Amino acid sequence: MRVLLINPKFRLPIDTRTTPHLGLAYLGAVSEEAGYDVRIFDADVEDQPVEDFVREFRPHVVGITANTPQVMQAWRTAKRIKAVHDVPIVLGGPHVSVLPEESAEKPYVDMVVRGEGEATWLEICQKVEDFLKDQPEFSTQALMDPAKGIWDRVQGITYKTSDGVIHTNPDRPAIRDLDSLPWPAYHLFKMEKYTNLQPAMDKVDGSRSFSILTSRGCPYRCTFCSQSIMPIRWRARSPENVLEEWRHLVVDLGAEEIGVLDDSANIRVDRLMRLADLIIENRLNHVPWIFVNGIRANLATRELLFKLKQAGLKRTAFGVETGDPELLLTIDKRIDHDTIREAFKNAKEVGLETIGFFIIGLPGDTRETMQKTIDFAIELDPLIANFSMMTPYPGTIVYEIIKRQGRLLVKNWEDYVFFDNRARFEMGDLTAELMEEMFRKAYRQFYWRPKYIWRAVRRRDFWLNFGRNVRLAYRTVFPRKEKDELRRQIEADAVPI
Ligand code: B12
Ligand code: SF4
Repeated sequence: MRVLLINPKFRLPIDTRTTPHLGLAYLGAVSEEAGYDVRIFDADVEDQPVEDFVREFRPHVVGITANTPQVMQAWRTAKRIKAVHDVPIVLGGPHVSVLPEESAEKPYVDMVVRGEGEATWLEICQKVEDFLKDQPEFSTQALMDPAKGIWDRVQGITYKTSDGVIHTNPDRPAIRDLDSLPWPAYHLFKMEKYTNLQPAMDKVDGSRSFSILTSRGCPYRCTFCSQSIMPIRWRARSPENVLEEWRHLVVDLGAEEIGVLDDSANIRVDRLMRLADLIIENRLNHVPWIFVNGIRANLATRELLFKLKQAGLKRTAFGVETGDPELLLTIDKRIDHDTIREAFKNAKEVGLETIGFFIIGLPGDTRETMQKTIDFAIELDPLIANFSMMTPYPGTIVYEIIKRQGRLLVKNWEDYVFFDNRARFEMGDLTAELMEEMFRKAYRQFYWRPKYIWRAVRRRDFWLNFGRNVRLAYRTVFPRKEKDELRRQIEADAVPI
């Protein structure tokens, strides 16, 4: 059976990274393990129109991933495919997991997978395969016939039968044993077409840059974070299991850098200590690696950071969010500023580069508290300060607060990309104008410091990446034009939905 997985086109409006989609890489791997003929079509790097690809490959089932800013592109992609080929279309990913009916209602979407996808996707493929066996003349209409009841017992899906009725089946429990999953199928991607993890910082050939996931989920519930919408407990792979994949990336695939994509890799400190020991013992620590999304500062002990550095960790991020102690409490981050200071201090002392994530425009922010955030970023002085304009994703607590007490300014889901300088909402005295002013000020004040510039130009990679860095600096100051260009491209490319 032929299986097609799609990442709809949605490059970010700044010159940032484009990396293989790890969720699709996992789905591809389990599909191959089940014996299916699998293709991944990543529209961000493909030149061919999706219709042409579908006409050639003639898939029996199509899966499309969608986060919030991508979902409209996912719908357009589904519509374009249905116009040329009768095939069941399944959507999955963070956005549709929160608002499954919204997508299932679309005439060109048959089914939505909620939450973690591997087991549900396999069951769907199995059902389609079984159906194909006794149907020489395949039709999606027949597959979705309510009288056949094919989908009645499949957990974790929301689907539309051919009479137009939407059905919501019970959730599927999270995968218990992550060690049982195959490794992500990187061979299904055109690796030479991607960038490395942090292209503005490191000069690494994109095809030698890989990601890994050592745990899934997060036990915290920060009010602004979409992770909190996933009903998934924190679960971890064993250090031994991670080591084998690590070895595969380094030895078989020639990795020159590895990005650990976990939301909160250090929930169990002993597990990470053991992994670090294994990486050292197995002499895999010559390949630099990065905690791209941050580890919990309250669990980043000096001893752990030291050991991780020995194991090849080059850079780590920490979620700081705000410089105001009261706001830090209201967002339920469960951390205090002294702990964050300590984590940055320890990380720098053991020789790690640091990244800080900060949010401008949290509900309750004022000019003064946003200034505190900028000042705190300057005090912590990470190598990279990433300021995001507060973007209320559906399903988060912040989204509910803003819907009740504020005014959303976004027109549609495509406005939910947060690397641009436009405010997404207003609430009380927190006006769009104020947020946008402070957002621009944050980048200016942090990056245009003589100390920062002096440190940046002394890094070898700064000069190796000179052209890119100049472009990036320009785009940080003039992002609006870029966004409009992105929107123009998407609209030119789009079919009405
Ligand atoms: C790495 C990462 C990135 C990377 C790479 C993205 C990529 N190509 O994969 C970069 C930096 C580019 C990125 C960018 C953005 N990201 Co991001 N990112 C992540 C992160 C940290 C890890 C993603 C990952 O690999 N997860 C592990 C895999 C296994 O999970 P998964 O991809 O979700 O896939 C599983 C299920 O969702 C499901 N599934 C997914 N797709 C499909 C499809 C089908 C058919 C099926 C059946 C199932 C299925 O099954 C998969 C396997 O279990 C997540 C946080 C997280 N915990 O997931 C945020 C996250 C996905 N990102 C998020 C956001 C907001 C963004 C941006 C919009 C931010 C921005 N800059 O504006 C952009 C959008 C970029 C774009 N072009 O679409 C949000 C999404 C929230 C939402 N409601 O959409 C998340 C959840 C972070 C958060 N906690 O808020 N991101
Ligand atoms: S911001 Fe980090 S700690 Fe908070 S819920 Fe999201 S992943 Fe967990």
